[in-house]
Amino acid sequence: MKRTALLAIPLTLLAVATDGAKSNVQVSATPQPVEIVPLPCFPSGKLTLGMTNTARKAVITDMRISGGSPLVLSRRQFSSYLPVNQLVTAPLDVRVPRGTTPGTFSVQLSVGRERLSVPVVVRPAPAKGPGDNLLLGEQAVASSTHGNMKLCGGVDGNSDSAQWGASGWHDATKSVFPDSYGVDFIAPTTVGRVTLQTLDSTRYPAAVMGIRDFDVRVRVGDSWSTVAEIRGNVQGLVGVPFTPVAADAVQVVVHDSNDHGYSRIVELEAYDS
Ligand SMILES: [Ca+2]
Repeated sequence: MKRTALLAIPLTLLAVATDGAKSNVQVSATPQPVEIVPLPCFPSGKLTLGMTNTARKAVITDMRISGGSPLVLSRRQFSSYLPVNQLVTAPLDVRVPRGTTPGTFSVQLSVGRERLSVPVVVRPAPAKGPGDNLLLGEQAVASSTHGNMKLCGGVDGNSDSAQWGASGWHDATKSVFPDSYGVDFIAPTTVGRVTLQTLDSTRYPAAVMGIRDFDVRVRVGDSWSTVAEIRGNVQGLVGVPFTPVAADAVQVVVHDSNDHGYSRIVELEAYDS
């Protein structure tokens, strides 16, 4: 049986022994190795930490988590009430700064005398040359993001409408337009085409739920300009070519969707031509 970590511990449970240096707790982590791509919106570096109490009594235990540079960890401790022989889990996000040289590092987990070293493999960032998707994994910027969705979902490399819930984006302002979604580049980048995959599945076809009216805008320095206007769209995948420009940012500004509700983007991509 799998349990998630308990944050609120009922007072009646505090009577159990807390765990000292002697440990009957098994430490686990999956996957191993965990892989990271050093881009802010690339989906990587997700670990699931686990503790299993093999003693005959429940305990309250702390797992200590450490990792040296360049690793950036979302938590340093995982504390939980541990029933007997039940796996209790918690997530750990591991990140590295942009530009980190590929290599193998490690995260150290310890509970009492139990130790586990989890290998972390930093992969090269995807190519961003001619013909490559220039938005993949880059820092997304949105006017708002609904609580059920992820800001990075529209540039995470997954354009499958069937996985919309896990890998899409929409705004948080239902029936209020415009909404915007795009990427800030770290250096001027020549863009000459955008492709927008709006929600388009058997259950939620684009003509019913997809984005209908939108502009493509680019920012050069502090100045935004509109390079294309699309109106009355009912397609899932929309390719929008325009005169190439060295941009500091690119975004779509959505003026309406076919259900007049949310601005749904499964994936936004940009290319040099
Ligand atoms: Ca996506």
